[in-house]
Amino acid sequence: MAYWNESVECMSREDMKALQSERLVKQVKYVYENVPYYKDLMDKKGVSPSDIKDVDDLSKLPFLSKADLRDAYPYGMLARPLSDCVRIQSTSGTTGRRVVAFYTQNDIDMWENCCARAIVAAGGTNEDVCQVCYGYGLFTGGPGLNGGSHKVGCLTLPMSSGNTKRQIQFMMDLKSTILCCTPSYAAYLGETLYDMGYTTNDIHLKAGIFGAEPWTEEMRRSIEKSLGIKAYDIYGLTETSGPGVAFECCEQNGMHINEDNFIPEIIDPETGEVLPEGTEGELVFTSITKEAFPLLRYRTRDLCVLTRGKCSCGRTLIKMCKPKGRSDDMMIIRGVNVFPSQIETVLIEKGYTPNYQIFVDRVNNVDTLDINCEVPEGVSDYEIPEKEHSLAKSIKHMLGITPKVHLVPAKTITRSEGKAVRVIDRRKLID
Ligand code: DLL
Repeated sequence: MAYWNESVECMSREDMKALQSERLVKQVKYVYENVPYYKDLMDKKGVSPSDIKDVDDLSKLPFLSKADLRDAYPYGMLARPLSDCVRIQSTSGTTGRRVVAFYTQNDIDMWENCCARAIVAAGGTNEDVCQVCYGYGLFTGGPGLNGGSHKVGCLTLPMSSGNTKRQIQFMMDLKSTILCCTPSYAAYLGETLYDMGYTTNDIHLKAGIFGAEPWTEEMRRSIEKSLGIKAYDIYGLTETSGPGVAFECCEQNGMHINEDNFIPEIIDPETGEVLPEGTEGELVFTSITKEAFPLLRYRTRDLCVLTRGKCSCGRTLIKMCKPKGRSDDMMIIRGVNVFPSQIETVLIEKGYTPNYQIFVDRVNNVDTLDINCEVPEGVSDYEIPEKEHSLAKSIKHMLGITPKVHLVPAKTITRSEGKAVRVIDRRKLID
């Protein structure tokens, strides 16, 4: 089994706890002394750095939320002078103020090492050709995986996203073996490969490292088939550095969290109470090694479950399940909680492409749910009403509410090159 940093990735629980405690105590003091915004929050809560003696004291600290980052924009969370910082990255958020994250050179190294762990866990070595088609620029996807790929010594193709036919051409000509992009873009690349008249026999890919958006197990299987690869999940967010906070190993069953750098907690999103391992709730991260932008108890809004079990890969790092989506991605339709991933599961299971759009609206005070997806190959026009009816029934079975399904002509739903936008909630546009 190959690791990027075996001594940490396979560290005993006791040693990891000791390492986390040592780093946490130092980090809390550092933040208290250098980030007046967080010092105020601690003072208001009546906590001082001397109250934090080990990881078990973590829950004494106040939370940080996206609203705090917006309040503190742009420099309010900075713990180092700007002259010590070498990079900024930013969230893809389209509404309100963006979150701007700062990095020292050590922060970049830590982040790229986390991505290197992910690449090695997906089977990457210096023999590999790693095609990075996450966006480059302010988005962390391209720069993060690019840096990890360099560290591992892969031949790195910094493609960024878009220009899909050229991606396929490079993939074939330069014999890419590892693909890094969003799962929705991976699906589009798979589709384009066939549209260009090729098959998996014409490419050399063996693995994909996909993240930045929620995706289902059904989507994983569909991508694995269309590209002839093993598809690994990777998680992260701009606020904690970017991709590489957690990554999948050969088990492909949950992502190991780089807990030597990020301590995870699961909390009840309503009350803030810390929940036991194995319970679903909101994921919270405390970064214990970051210098420029060291967020303590940052609420991600991602819903997921943490589990610590024996993993056949030998890593002892705690695992997080695939996040279902952000707590604010959840739609409440006619009183029922609905996640887009539930709809995706049914669509792919029933043989539809992973291209779909969900429209939610309110007509005469009643919520409506419309789902557009594409007619599968070989279905004739007269079969469409029956197909729509049967799909609506399967979705009702999953959600408990009946949608209106519309089968639209193949390839008419816009393909995503980055994070897919699947939900159009017109109720929110009106409010
Ligand atoms: O999406 C960082 C990233 C880049 C992760 C490339 C993985 C690969 P943000 O744009 O700040 O950063 O968005 C972070 O995306 O809070 C989750 O809601 C979602 N997300 C990220 N990875 C996953 C994943 C990047 N594997 C937000 N599964 C996070 C589900 C994910 N959701």
